Order: sequence, then C-alpha cells, then structure tokens
Amino acid sequence: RLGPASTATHPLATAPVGSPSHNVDGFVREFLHELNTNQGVTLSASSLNDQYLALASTVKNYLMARWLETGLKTRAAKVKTVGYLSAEYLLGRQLDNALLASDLADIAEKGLELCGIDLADLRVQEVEPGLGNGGLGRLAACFIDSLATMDVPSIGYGIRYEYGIFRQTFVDGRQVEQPDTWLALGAPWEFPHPESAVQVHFGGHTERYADDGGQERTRWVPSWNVLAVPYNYMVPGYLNGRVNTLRLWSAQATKAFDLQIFNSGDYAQAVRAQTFAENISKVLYPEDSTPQGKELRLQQQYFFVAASLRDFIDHELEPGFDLHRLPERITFQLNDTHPVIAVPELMRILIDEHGFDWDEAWEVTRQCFDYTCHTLLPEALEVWPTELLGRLLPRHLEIIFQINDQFLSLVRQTYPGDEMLARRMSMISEHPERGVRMAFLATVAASRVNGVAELHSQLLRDKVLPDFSSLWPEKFTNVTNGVTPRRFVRLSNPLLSELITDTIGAGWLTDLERLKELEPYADDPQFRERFAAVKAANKHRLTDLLRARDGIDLPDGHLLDVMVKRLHEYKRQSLKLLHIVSLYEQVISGKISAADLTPRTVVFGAKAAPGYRMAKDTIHLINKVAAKVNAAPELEERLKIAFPANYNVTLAETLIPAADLSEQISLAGMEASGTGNMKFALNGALTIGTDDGANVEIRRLVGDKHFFLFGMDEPAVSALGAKGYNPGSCYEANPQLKATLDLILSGHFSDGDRHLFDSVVYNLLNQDRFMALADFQAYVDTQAKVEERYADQEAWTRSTILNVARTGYFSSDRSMRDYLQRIWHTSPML
Ligand code: NBY
Repeated sequence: RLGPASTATHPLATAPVGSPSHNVDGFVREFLHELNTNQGVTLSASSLNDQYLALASTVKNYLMARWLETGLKTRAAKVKTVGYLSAEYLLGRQLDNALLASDLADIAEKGLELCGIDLADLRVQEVEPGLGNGGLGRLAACFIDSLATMDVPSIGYGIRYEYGIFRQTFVDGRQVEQPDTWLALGAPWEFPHPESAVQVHFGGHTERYADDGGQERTRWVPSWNVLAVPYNYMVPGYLNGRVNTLRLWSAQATKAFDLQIFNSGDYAQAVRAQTFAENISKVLYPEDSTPQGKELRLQQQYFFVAASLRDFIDHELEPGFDLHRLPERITFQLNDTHPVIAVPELMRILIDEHGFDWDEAWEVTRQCFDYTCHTLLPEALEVWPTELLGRLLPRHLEIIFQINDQFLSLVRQTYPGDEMLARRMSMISEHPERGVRMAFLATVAASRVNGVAELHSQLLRDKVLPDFSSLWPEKFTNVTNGVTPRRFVRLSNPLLSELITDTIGAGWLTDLERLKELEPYADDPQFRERFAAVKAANKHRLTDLLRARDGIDLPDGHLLDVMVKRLHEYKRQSLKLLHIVSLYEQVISGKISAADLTPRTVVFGAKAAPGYRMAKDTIHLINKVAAKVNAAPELEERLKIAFPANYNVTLAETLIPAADLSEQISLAGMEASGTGNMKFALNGALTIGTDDGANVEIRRLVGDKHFFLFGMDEPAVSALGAKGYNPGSCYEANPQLKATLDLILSGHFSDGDRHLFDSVVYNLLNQDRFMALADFQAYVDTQAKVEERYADQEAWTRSTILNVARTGYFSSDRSMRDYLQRIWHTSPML
C-alpha cells in the first residue's frame, strides 16, 4: 500500500477544492469541460454515450468536495462506523439519484437544454449495475442510502462483479439467459484504486512454531493469492452534505504469481493463472433463496470479506490503533450468511497477526459482528463442506472447530447431560457430509441476530434457531425492512411526490411518517380526483415504456394487477396463474360471460435461477397461457397478461407506481419480509396477500378494510403440514380448480402437447409443497372482493390514499434508526 505522497505546505493542499458553481452557467461550463477533457470530443461531435459519461462526471464533480470532506470529518471524529458486509448490492441506475441528492436535477435539465440535449435521452443510456439477485441485494442498496441520508458514518463492502444478474430474454416463451455486460460502455460512477489493492490468500496449510518469547503459535502458510482492487462508489445522502462510500472489490492476479510462471517460460499458463484469479469477481451467482455449494462462491465470500477487514483495519483506522478497542470503531453487519467467514478471519488476524490470546480475540470479535437472517427455508441455510473449507482456508477451519468446541462446552455446562442438544447445536453437521453451518456460526459469534419482519423474527426464534434463542433470548431481535423513499417514491413517482408536497408541504422525504398528514384528504373528493389522475398518468407512462421496451400494448382502463419478484415456488406465481386460467376457463366454457369480468391486465416480472427447473417451467407456462389468453376473442379484451422480460430495478421504478393491485401471495411462513410489498403500498396500490412477512405489518397499519387478506395463516399451514396435506383432495373437491388444472393438462396452452407442463401440474397435484391448491378458493374469492371494491372507484381511491398515508413506517430510514438503537448502539454524526 502506498501512503499519502505529499508533504505540501500550500493551504489548498489539505482540504478539497471547491465545487463547480451551483447554477446553470457553472453546470454548463463543467459539463462541456468534462466532454472535452474526459471524452475528448466537442459537443457537436459527441455521441449520446459521450454526453451521458460527461454528465455523470459533472455530477460527481459537484459531489466530490462533500465526499472528501465526509472522509476527513469522519476520520477526525474517530466515531464508530457501520461496516455493511454484503455479497450483493442491487443499486439501480445512479444518475437520477445523484442529481437528486446534490439538488442538481433542475439545473442539469436546463443546462443540458442549452446544449441542445434532452436529459431524458441521457438517463436511458445508463445500464443499471445489477449486482444482486433480488430483495436482499436491493435492501443493501436502500440501507446505504438511508445511512448516508441520516448522516451515519458507514462503508458498504461488496464485490464488483464483472457480470451482474443475467439479462433475461424469452425464446418461444422459455427463459434464456444472456450475460449482463454492464461495464461495456464505461462505468462513470466508480473510482478504481489499484494502488490500494490488498492481497487475499488461499490454500496451503497451517504450522506451529515458537515465537521469540518461546510461546507456541500457529501460522497459516497459504499456497496462492489474488489481489483485491477497490472500486469506490459515492453514496450521497439526500441534500445533507454527507457522501459515504461503497467499496466493491475486483479480483486481479498478483504480479508475483504471474511472474513466477512467466519466468518459467510458460506464457499460456501465466495467462491461465491470471484468468483463474480474475474469475473470482467475474460473475454474480444468479441463485436466490437456495445456496449453491460451489468452490468459486466460497472464494468470492472470503475474497471480499478478507479484503474488507484488511482495508478497514489498515486503512480506515489511524496507524497504531489498539485493536482491543476495535468494537469502539466498527460494527460489521453480516447481510445473511454470505460474509460469515469474516468471523474466523478476524479471529485469525487478531491471534496470528497481532498476538492476541484466544479469549481476548473472541471478546473483540463477538462485539464486532451482528447477523441478519433473510430466510426461513431450511434448504437456504448455507453449509460449507469441511473438506472444501479446509482445503481453501485451513486456518479458518481450525478456528471454526475451536469456536465450536468452546461453544459446545458452554452448552454442556448449561444443559448437563443433554448430548442430543449439543449435537443439534453444533456448528458442524455430519450429514449428508461434514459441513459448517454458517448460520450457527453467525448466531454464536454475533452480538445480535435479527430477522427482517416481526413474523419472520418470531419464526426465526421459534423454528429456525429455537435452541439458540432459549440459550440467549436477549440476542434475538427484529428489525422490519424498509425501502428508500428517495428512489421508490420521489424519483419513481414524481407526480405523486408533487401532489404530496403540495398537500402537506416539504420535509416528508426524510420523515416519511409525515405521510399520515394525508389521511384526512382521503375524504376530500378533489384530492381523490388528483390522486386518481396521478395513477392514470403513471399507467400511461408505463404503457409508453412497455411499448418501446417490449413491444407490449397495455389496454386502457384496466385494473393493473402486478406480481413482480423472483420466480420461486414458495412465492406462488403458480397460484396467480391458476386464478387467470380459472377466469379464462369459465369464459370459454360458457360458465360466465366476458362481460362479467372486471377488465384486468396481469403483469408478471420474474427471473428464475438458471438451474431451477420448476421455476423455468413456470415461466414457460405463464408465457404460453399469456399467448392464448391475449389472443382469445371470447374474452373481448377484458383479460390480458403482460410478461416483460428482464424485470430489474429500472423497470420496477416505472411499473410499481402504475399498479392498482399488488400480489403478495407467498405461503404464510415462507416470505421473510418482502420489500416490493412496501413499495407498492407507498405508491398507492392495494395489496392482496397472505398473512406473511411484512404483509402482517402492512395490514395492521393500513387497516383490514384496505388490505385484501386471504389464505391460511402460519399456524394453519403448520397444522395442515403436521396432519398431512393432500393436494389431490383439493383438486377432487373443487370443480373449478379441477377444470382449471384439466385445461392445462389437456394441452390447450401447449398446441395439443398434453405433457409439456406435467412437471408443474403434477407437482401441484401430487406434492404442492407450498400449498397453492389449499389456498386456491380463498384466493379466487378474495379476488372477487377486489373487483367489487374496484367497481366503486371512489372507495378504491380512498383506500389507496390511506395505504400511502399509513405506510410511512416502511421507510428504510426507520429501519436504520432501529438498527442504530437495537443493534449498533451508535448514532448519527451531527
Ligand atoms: O430478502 C429476501 C427475502 O426472500 C425477502 O423476503 C426479504 O424481504 C429480502 C430482504 O430481507 N431474500 C433474498 O433476496 N435472498 C437472496 O437473494 C439470496 C441470494 C443468494 C443466496 C441466498 C439468498 N445464496 O444462498 O447465495
């Protein structure tokens, strides 16, 4: 690492130089300067991409002084920093957020106009960094936005994947994945710092040796290493002058590694070695919910965590800092189990590199970590085979064994004679192979363990980690998720934002509970009219986008029914599909007439993990049903399905504000929280949902009358599971359900092929692990209630206004306040 290289005495040398002038002239000057000096073109010769890149640089220049000042101020204050460790950040486009945070949106628009450029044309140039799979990655992005906006010193640490989440296309209705080349046209928001790269080691063995004092010690003798190069991103707070940092690591081959092989004359092998190293940050694993036990994935996890700890200790702390006091200066939040290898890494650093004894090191380590769990599915809990861990990180495996030994002695002391319990709680599982249960390691090491919604936290205590919660009840807590209102209200719904500010004044964007002040206006016909007009305009905006983006034509005047989230059986896209097919079947068989249908367009957005067969088959089935339904004259254009490919943050920003109905229909007890559910409610959609995840809290806040609840609750699901669930009997007992499934089985949607969708249908009929058939009738009945309410547009709009007014709680600012109080025990820097 190279230290500061300057001993300058000039007064300007130690402080950031000023920003460009905050007015249209200053902006134009800076923009043209960037176009000339960075892109090397004149305005008249510049491409749209040149202009976009120059615009991004211009905005960065405005934020730069604040970024540098934030660093200086935070370091000088020596306060505690939040280190958010997350393998995923699903950031979405950066431009608009940076313009908003720096109060440049109007200035940029006017300045560009003077240059003959439409800002809207530059916005669409940006390819969003899709460095995450779904909710977990997007949550991390919302949290760092809120931390910056609340003036909390924090660093986000993660991986700069060269390829983010795949680009989804449909070929004959089937999902086909394309690589996400988000870096291809330039990455103007990042600041690479190759000079600050750190080494990350792997492999080899451990050995004992005697140190100078004759003390027996252990050291790790690794066999290979890679360089971790930091790429810094600005995380600007909203109009508050703070700009935090997101530090994403990119893997590079080390020189030494290359040279050795190169000198031996094997050029091809040297290049292979480089490729091998650089593979580590090459691609985001597109699996959500279930982990993939892949060596490269474990390499990714250790890679970013080791680089991050090294970076914080060596670079963020002042030289000579006494690491016994580390917990005063950092609290690392483990975003699920993916970064949990940080626990033995910190132990190794303290013991092997800094001479701590075990107990001292454990005391410090314990205080430095907290763990957030994001799931309830047993198969989603990561277990790393000890064979693999020991081969890749032999010292870490030793440390894990020792942590486990000490922990199990505590268990045996606390519950003498209960050997079964000790075995249940062991971090080492023995079947199907020996492996490390990363969630147990995280739970033992963390000061606090939290779930992401009230119900989830309760089930985490009672069902996933019951032994641990009896041992340490005070360790467990809840923080209900939230979403950033800057991106998901202000930027994605400017018309609603304007209406809100018009009605209750400014300030709500950083104090979202103030939306409550809208409540009385739900009874004001004039306000309702304006509110409904916003929704209508947002629908038109979506119609324009889908026409241009996907060639999809949305009909006018339909109830817009939206289900967007990763495709997973537990989320039950298949239940939504059964509802659609049921309506269609009733019309084509003459049981009802098309005129009985409420005109409705169902929008799906969902990516399936490339290796998840059932999910991909479900996508295929949705597309096949869509083709048939959309073309059916019998329906008289009253039922349509739109499934735009490649749902991502950018599409969400236009889709969510247009929605009337939000589908949150997971089997109760399966969705940890959901965050899409919050975004829809905040943008004036009504929810049809089960009693699951944060739906529980949404319903409590908006009121039963303004939320369409259906289906079994978690105790009922448990009871049915215990009693023995037989989906076949639901099919036999319900003629409409039978007709619906039979229509699919008849080959009606598959050009007469009676077996194309066997996997999906027979899974529902024979297994139906997520009990879609059991909830079918309740779902269909509740959809009828939705239609009833929708028929009364006054009542509907009233309910949607109350949803907006009552869901300010779901701001991620509130989530961050809860983490600060319950978990991190630190406060904003004022
Ligand atoms: O985290 C989601 C939950 O399903 C959702 O209910 C919750 O609101 C959200 C934020 O707390 N979980 C999620 O998105 N998980 C993943 O994306 C994921 C990614 C990778 C792996 C596991 C889960 N993995 O094993 O590698």
